Amino acid sequence: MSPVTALWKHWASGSLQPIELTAVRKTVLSESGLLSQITCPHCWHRFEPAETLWASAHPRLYGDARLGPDVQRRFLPTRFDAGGNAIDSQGSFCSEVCCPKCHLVIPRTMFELRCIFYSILGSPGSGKSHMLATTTWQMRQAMGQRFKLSISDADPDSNRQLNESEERLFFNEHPDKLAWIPKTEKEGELYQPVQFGDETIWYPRPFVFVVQPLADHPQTEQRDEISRAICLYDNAGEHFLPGGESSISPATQHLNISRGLLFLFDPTQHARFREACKADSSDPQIQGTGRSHRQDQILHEAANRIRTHSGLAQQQKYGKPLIVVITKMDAWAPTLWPEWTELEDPIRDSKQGIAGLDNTLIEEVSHKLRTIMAKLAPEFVNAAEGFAEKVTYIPVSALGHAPEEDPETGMLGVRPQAVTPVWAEVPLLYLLNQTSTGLIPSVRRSAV
Ligand SMILES: Nc1nc2c(ncn2[C@@H]2O[C@H](COP(=O)(O)OP(=O)(O)OP(=O)(O)O)[C@@H](O)[C@H]2O)c(=O)[nH]1
Ligand SMILES: [Mg+2]
Ligand SMILES: [Zn+2]
Repeated sequence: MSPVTALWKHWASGSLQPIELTAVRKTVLSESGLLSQITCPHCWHRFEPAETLWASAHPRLYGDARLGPDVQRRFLPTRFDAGGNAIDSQGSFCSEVCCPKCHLVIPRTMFELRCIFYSILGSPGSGKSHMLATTTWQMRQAMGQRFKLSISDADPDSNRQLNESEERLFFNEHPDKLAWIPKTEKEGELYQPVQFGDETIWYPRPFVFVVQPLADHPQTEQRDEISRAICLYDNAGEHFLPGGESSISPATQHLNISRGLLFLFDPTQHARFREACKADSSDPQIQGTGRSHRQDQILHEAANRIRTHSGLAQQQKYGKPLIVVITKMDAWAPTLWPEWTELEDPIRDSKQGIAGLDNTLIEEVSHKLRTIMAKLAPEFVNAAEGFAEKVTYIPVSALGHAPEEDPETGMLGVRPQAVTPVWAEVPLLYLLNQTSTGLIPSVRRSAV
């Protein structure tokens, strides 16, 4: 008889006291090879698996204090089946596990695999949603074949919006018609309301992926050490503006636990870049009056939030990687960096049968871009390098060409058949390479 079954039988005989119930929960959860501490991807609360709430499954058990009447009631279990799944008060077997603080459902893989959080930040309209959709799409292509890794949605439901964005750009039934990813609205679909007494707190919806070595990966035996859950957020840009975060909208608190930052700098929102590119570009974002956000101030604001929460002193530098992703390369590079058309692929297949990242190439490109940035946006370079120890500048074009204005709605859209991303997956691959041992190796050119 397995220890879990023995404990369950013990419980069924009614002989367990409340103090022992905690021990039962602990044993049931540790039996299944769980991590000792979990970070909730919704509210970032850290807790032990024994504190986990479960969502009841019986149709009569509806209504939750945090999440409202339409949600199955959350409860701390006292009974488990032989497989370690909780049994609700009506005897139904439950499968969904939830955070003890916010009560939102957490993908079960986050209890088993170490999770890495990364933050994507940038002003409204800087290209976060388009880049995220393109990055995940490109990663799904490269991971299996070249890196011998599988990438899957930890929870198809919570990644649904991102999957829809990928479909709009890459699986569209009308590839010749204009399509767009809508602006991310504050308190829109990508945010979830949670009730704490009279107060409603809006948490951003996490996107969680599981990356694991495939059977033909050279280190497939160290599968458990290498595999990771990766958690990302697509915030509305307004949340990064000074004053854009509050106690009821702690939308960007992931910055504090993030293993690295991807700051999207959009040259089409910078007056000097726009002026420099006007003669050569037909992009409406360059030609129009355009919106200009002080992107250096957005970075200062993020730096202040990180310093406040992590206790980092003003003179101390942020020690994790800061990647400045210079978006919409198709709009500014023809004028400012004509070599962009010859940009090589930094993913290189090696003799070992597994691809690696050519970091020398990425660093060379970063060096060239820093020169352009220092000339046209020195205030931003100062902000970035004043804050972080290691800053890397990576150019990206999520779409490969300029969007067009839809004559009826005035929205900027793209024809999916024309989408040709350039380096869209490189920033995230580089972050993985820098912060997670073994997943994305580096490769030297001579070794290729
Ligand atoms: N030229 C060009 N335009 C792009 C590219 N990627 C995105 N855009 C345009 O940039 C605009 C904003 O893109 P989004 O991805 O919605 O920006 P966001 O950062 O998510 O904005 P918020 O949701 O408001 O925070 C859209 O009109 C896109 O068409 C690109 O690679 N090249
Ligand atoms: Mg967006
Ligand atoms: Zn939570």
